[in-house]
Amino acid sequence: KMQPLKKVGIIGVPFEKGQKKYGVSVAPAALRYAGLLEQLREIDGLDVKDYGDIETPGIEEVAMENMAHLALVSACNKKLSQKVSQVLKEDRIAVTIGGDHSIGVGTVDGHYKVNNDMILIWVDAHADINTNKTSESGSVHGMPVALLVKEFSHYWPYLPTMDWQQPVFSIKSLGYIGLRSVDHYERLAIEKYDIPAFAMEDVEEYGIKKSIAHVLKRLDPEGRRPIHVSFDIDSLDALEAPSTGTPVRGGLSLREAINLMEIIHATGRLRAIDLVEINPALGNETDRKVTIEAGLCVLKAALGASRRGTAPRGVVDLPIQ
Ligand code: 4U7
Ligand code: MN
Ligand code: MN
Ligand code: MN
Repeated sequence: KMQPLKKVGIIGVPFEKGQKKYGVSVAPAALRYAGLLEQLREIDGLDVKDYGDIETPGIEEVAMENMAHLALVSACNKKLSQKVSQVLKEDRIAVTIGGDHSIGVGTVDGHYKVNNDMILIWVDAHADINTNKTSESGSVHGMPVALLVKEFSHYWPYLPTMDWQQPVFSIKSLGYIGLRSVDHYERLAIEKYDIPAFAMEDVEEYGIKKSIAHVLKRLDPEGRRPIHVSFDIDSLDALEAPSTGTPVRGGLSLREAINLMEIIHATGRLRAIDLVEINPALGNETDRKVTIEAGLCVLKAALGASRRGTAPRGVVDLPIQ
């Protein structure tokens, strides 16, 4: 069994052009303001380095059928991919704070370029595996998985500005947890490619522990491969995380999500985690607070925080008097 890495690198991605609502781009600042770095630094022995935010100003749009802002999405992800690779090469877990889920293209691409044996756990209410032919919204945050996997390259037209990204990641290394809003062609893709997908019905049947155990066993029976978790906050029930652009009721409880992250942490193989789709501009003050707190809880659990608490280091007794 591997020992979890005790060093992390934080990357903020204030990007929201992968969907239509204002506000997801404020999430990195909101999470930092809520104490992201301070809270992670409280985790026993964790070394936290902030790599700042990815900004891509002044990009010119290109037109692409049913795919909004492709050039902006591409420019942001290109920079993000390089940053994720850098963080991983510096022996840190890459923690990427979005932004909408289109940034999953950059995080997974950057991770794959360093660890080409990585597996990807997509924790989401949605499958995000639409192409521009199957998408009903034309928003790229519903397409990142389809852009990443090599088995899908023939479903795409030539995508201008995307030459930096070769879809080399295999769909055989992908698993889903939390699905409950899957489009028709997405369902077809899951069946055709036999993707291990633990939708809410399956979480109901097996519980969160066995669900993730099944996914990990399928993707990596030997338990040796680096893990990338792409965590969409809308995987949580809409009551637990209301401030998000595409909320869906009937999702994971925060307790299930924390437990899921604790299990992944315990493998010692988590190398990258994305936290996306928090939109602090949606809902009221309480919604915002609840959603940001939930996001922080998920990250802390993934990075080794224990709900049992941790005794002070190098101390064997309580202070006297
Ligand atoms: B998210 C949707 F049609 N499938 O493609 C689409 F239902 O990153 C939703 O998971 C996508 O939040 C949701 O637009 C993207 C829709
Ligand atoms: Mn998503
Ligand atoms: Mn989603
Ligand atoms: Mn969403």
